[in-house]
Amino acid sequence: MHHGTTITQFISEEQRRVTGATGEFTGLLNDIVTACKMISHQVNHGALVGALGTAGSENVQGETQKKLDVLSNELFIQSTEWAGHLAAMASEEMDDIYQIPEEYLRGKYLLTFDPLDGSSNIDVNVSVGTIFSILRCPGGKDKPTIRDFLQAGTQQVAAGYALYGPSTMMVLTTGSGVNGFTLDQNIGEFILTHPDLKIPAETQEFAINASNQRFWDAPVKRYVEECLAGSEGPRGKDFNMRWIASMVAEVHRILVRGGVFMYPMDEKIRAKGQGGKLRLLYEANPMSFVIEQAGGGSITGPDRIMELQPEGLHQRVPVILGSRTEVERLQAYYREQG
Ligand code: AHM
Ligand code: MG
Repeated sequence: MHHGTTITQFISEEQRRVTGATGEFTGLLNDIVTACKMISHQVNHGALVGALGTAGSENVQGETQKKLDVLSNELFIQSTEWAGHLAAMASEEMDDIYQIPEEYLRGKYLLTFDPLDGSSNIDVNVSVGTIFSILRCPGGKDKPTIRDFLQAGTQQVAAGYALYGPSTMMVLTTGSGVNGFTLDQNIGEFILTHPDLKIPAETQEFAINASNQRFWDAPVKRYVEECLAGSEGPRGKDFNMRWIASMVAEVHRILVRGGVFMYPMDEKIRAKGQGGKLRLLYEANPMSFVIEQAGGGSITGPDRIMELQPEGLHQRVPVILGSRTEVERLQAYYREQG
């Protein structure tokens, strides 16, 4: 591989190394790339194309949908449904699973996605992203059901995200490392710019929404207190803090320069009867796959996220991910408390 490799070339070359590959997977990834380019275009043009503001609807979780949430969801479906690679799909923005219409062929894969994550950032022109995950459809392609989607994260065939930031990037894993591509707007292609991303094991940076501090679980309180105590505290070094409120941007920062991201369980979330803030199938599992493939860790607190047996399509879980030694420390704090 040399600099200047397009994502299409890269995916095809990876596929050639897999014996028995039919090209279906490559085709699906290429369609996802197209969807992300289209979303990137809309996000970039923002108010110029009337894309900002709310859509006047709510998603299944009772959250107000932005126009760009709805549009991105439609673009993702349109780009991926027609080619015969998918049996069905599921999205954060749709109540039920999406069956491939009769007029198209069906394929052996399932796709789950969050079409535009961090959408509270759209109207203020801060980075947002798309997250996706590909699974095999265990029940055959004819009548996929919700149960087919309820697979542990360890079963993912591929996962990744597109980040709509100062430049648009695509970060991808198919289970052999993580690679990052930057969209060259002039030629409309993603070019390999960040081969084999690896998260530094040690870090001095953490990310958490500190407005929830009084609700956090004890292990998270302890961890953050120790970070804040800096060089005078038990960690013996000063920490830096970031919170973008855009998981894609947060994960990307961690991939590039290390750090730990936490959206832990807290009393406020428990009171709502929810299992966490972030969704297992659309956010936590794909991001965990990327993070682990880059040498990092990803846990709920006591447990590895990718080993969870999903119980519902829109299930939410606590998420702690990033540099391995920090994630292990947090896990140890959780396990100590029992
Ligand atoms: P969304 O999918 O509705 O955009 O919510 C997910 C986002 C994450 O990107 C981010 O980490 C988190 O919500 C921010 O939450 P908060 O506003 O509580 O800080
Ligand atoms: Mg989201």
